[in-house]
Amino acid sequence: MMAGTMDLFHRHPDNPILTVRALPYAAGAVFNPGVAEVDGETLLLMRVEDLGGRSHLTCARSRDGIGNWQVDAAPALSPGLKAHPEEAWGVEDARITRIEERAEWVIAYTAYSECGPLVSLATTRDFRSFQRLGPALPPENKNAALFPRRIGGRYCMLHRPVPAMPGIPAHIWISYSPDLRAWGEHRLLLPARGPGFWDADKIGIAAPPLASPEGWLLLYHGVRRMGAGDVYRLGLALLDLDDPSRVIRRLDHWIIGPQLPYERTGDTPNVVFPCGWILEGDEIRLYYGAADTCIALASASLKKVLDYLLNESSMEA
Ligand code: BMA
Repeated sequence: MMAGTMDLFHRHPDNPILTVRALPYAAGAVFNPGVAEVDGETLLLMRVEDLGGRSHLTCARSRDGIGNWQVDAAPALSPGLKAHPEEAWGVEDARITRIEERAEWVIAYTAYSECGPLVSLATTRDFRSFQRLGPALPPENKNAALFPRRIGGRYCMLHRPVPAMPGIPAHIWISYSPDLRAWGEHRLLLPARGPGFWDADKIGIAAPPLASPEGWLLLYHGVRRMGAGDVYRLGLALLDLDDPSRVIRRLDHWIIGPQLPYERTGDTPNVVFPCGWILEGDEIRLYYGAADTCIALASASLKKVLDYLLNESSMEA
């Protein structure tokens, strides 16, 4: 591990900042939240696993984004609607993108259908009422996130289809749409690196792409199958602002991995799994699910992250 890597993101001393005990109803676990800034508050759209084992999405709000979470009494998005059989086994892992020109947030989430997980979209203007756009990409596909603005007139989305052929790693792809409904021009963007690497077996976008002066900043999770199970860690890449199908930089090594007890131990051990971040001034606040059991916070300086990525990257595309 190169010097300085582990100093980029700082875990909050109150971690985990949210556990299932904060919920006003009984559930098994809270994790993998999408994040938005709404009316001066931090809003987390949490994945909540119910006692039956299916997941739904519930909002939690906090003034300082650290404590005093007010959790809604009822889910924001719940499976079980007749009109959406593709959500039969639950809804998971919301990634929220504010799209200013639409004056709304677009949420990309995993709808767990009886044929496997797929990418669904929904929109909201207030996180009180939600409009489902329905499935955007068929199974097996998940880990989708939208860019916050159109590029070349089209909406862009990152996602992670899973090849049906055994032994082929799952990579991040990019697709385009004129209207958020019809998706096409699918292209492989960032491959899992295969044997020998921390992100060998599958990768997926973590938080939605963040616009920076140097390009679109990507945070992605990478999975390596170890003797004792999968280990989920996080890495960084940078895309061209005008042509996000072009990878400018990619770190060779991970920048956050499971280290502390709440990341090492839980329903799924050795998992750090963010679905969102917010930028306040130069501070990135990264919210992540830990061990599929609770929610934690880490922060970083955007400038330091970009400097690090530009100076330490060993891959130039
Ligand atoms: C992924 C998703 C995440 C989960 C992770 C670790 O495939 O299902 O929701 O956090 O596995 O179990």
